[in-house]
Amino acid sequence: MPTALITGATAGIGEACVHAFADAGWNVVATGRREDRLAKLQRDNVRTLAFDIRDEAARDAALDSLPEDFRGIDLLVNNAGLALGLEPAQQASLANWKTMIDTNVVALASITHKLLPMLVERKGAIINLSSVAANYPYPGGNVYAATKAFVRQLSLDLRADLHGTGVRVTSIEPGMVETEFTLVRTGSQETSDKLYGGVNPMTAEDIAETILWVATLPPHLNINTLELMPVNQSWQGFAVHRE
Ligand code: 8X3
Repeated sequence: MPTALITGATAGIGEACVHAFADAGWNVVATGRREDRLAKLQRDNVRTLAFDIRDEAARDAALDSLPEDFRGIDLLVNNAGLALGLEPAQQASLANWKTMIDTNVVALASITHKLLPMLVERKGAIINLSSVAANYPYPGGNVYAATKAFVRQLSLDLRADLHGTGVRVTSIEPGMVETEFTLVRTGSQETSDKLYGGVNPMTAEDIAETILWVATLPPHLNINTLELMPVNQSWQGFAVHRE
């Protein structure tokens, strides 16, 4: 059975992916910061690694500690990432911006760079978690949205460089998924509940099943980008300011 390495596995889409892939018989390496939450993912075909995705030394030590039969990674699911803040750019926290860039951009690029030679050798796959925010600007999206545009574009450009290697790359671009995402972004459970209230938002399991589907398509088939929204989410027109 192939092995999937899933980052950000302690909650939300990452956690749901661990269960979906493990249920489908894959070996899973689940990574995240919170050891207590990782402990709950333990199963025969799951190994957990606790490290901060931004800490390359801790990451490398953790990967080196894997047992032999979990070292060969066939699929990298770059799920670790976060949004912090919904303020307009001119009021946003620079520290929040740097945390998002360090996590969503730098750490994602770094682990991808680290695993690429192995993925090429094994004709593996990369599934990156981007967002509809990569495609549609919205107020307060600013740096979060820009990091997700990076993830989408890196996915497409990786495909160009990996041409002929057999490695598949997909950018998954979900809209509203009810997880801890908005709680982390705003620090308020009430805000999160209000945002998703009555929307019938997508669930982490919806996205995990989609990711499993993408990963198990015939090897000659590559989904480049895949954008998903709940039926109750769509678009509004341009904002026009009148003087
Ligand atoms: C966030 C997507 O639609 O909740 O990645 O802003 S949305």
